[in-house]
Amino acid sequence: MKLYGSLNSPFVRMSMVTAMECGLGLKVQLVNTSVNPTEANAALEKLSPIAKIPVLETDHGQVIYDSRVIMEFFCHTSGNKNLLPDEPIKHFRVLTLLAMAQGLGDTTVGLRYETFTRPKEALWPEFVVRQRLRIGAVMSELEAKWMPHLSDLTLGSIGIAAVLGYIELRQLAPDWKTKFPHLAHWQEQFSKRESMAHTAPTP
Ligand SMILES: N[C@@H](CCC(=O)N[C@@H](CS)C(=O)NCC(=O)O)C(=O)O
Repeated sequence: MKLYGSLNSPFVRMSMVTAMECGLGLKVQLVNTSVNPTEANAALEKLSPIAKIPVLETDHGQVIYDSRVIMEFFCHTSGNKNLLPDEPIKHFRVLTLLAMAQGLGDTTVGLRYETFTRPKEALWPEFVVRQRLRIGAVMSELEAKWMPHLSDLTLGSIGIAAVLGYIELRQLAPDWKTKFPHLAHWQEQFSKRESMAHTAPTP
């Protein structure tokens, strides 16, 4: 299988971590693919009209996206029932945690584009403030209500760990570890997993 993307993307990283946790690490070849929000990547557009990473191409030539669907595909194809349990309460709790990770990922990637990629004179300060508030709100919710669930290895906890890693990499919330020490401690411990260490992004 080919996974198109870069480990600097939190969505690609959460997909690759899931592959490894499902025992598929050796079967998934990462095809380094870089993206830029203002430039089309023609090769990627041939695979997906959305042209965002990650995109997975199976050995049968089926194209699968986006990251959430790829993660579910890895669980399904490996028969892993722990990362996304069937039992309804757990199932939808994991998917809700994953939705929070995806939302936090969209927010942080958007913030990076706004503050780093966009020309300084075109910066939209109100947008930046709103995204920072959203990041704080998610971290606050995670620390207040989700710590017991984060201790389970699931698609949700993998997603959150990947996005917190991205926030660190791009320094999008410099004071988050002081404000949310329990979450920071969890992230530090989770990052010791082989799947996380193996997929650590490089600045
Ligand atoms: N919903 C998508 C989001 C993926 C995404 O935003 N990827 C970013 C990189 S982190 C991207 O490809 N950006 C290129 C662009 O915006 O054109 C997923 O979960 O896979």
